[in-house]
Amino acid sequence: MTQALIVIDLQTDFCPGGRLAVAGGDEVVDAVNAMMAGHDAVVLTQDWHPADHASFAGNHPGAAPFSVTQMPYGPQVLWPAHCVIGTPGAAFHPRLDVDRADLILRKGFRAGIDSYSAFFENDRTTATGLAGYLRDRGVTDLTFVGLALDFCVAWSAMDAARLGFRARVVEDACRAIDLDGSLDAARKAMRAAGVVLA
Ligand code: VGL
Ligand code: ZN
Repeated sequence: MTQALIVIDLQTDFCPGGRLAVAGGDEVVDAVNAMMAGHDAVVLTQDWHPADHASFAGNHPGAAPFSVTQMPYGPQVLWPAHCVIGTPGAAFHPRLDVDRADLILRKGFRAGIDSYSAFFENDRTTATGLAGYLRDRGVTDLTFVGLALDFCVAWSAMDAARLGFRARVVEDACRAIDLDGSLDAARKAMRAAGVVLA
C-alpha cells in the first residue's frame, strides 16, 4: 500500500480575504502540514485560471456571481474571478509547507473549461495527467484535504474512487462553500461513489 496526500487548492483566494473566500479556509493549514509527514507522496493542486476564463461571472455580461450557466459540456456555476494566473490570490497559503510537495498540479488553465477535479476537467473527458502520475509511482491509497470540500475536494475524491484508487476525505482538514445545499449533496454523492469520509 502506497499512500498519497492530495491537498486541494489551499490558495489565498479561497481563504478569508480572498476573492472566493471559503469560511475558515485558513484554519486547515496547520493540520494539512502535519499530515504530510505520514504519507509516501504529497501532491498539491493549484487552481490556475487565465483572466478570460469562462467560469468567471465577469466574463458573462449581466450574469450574477454564483448563478449557473450552460457550457457546451453542461451546467457551470459562474464564480467571482479567482486564482488568476500569476496573481497573489493564486499563490498557496503562505503557511502551507509547499517545499514538502512532490508534485504541484495546476488545473483550470484552459479558458473554455473549468476543472474542479484534480483528475478530469469539467467536460469529464480532458485528463489532467494525475492518474498516470500516481499509478506510475505505485500509489494505491489517496487522502484528500483542502478547499473546497463540496466542489474540488468532492469531485477529485469521486473521480479517484471511479478510477480504482482507495479514496478518503478527512473532513476536519477541509472547509466548504455550501452553495444551495451543495455540501449535503456532495457528502451523499461521495458516499455513493465509495469515498470514505473520515
Ligand atoms: C473551486 C470553485 C471554483 C474549489 C475552484 O477549489 O473548490 N471552487 N474553482
Ligand atoms: Zn476555480
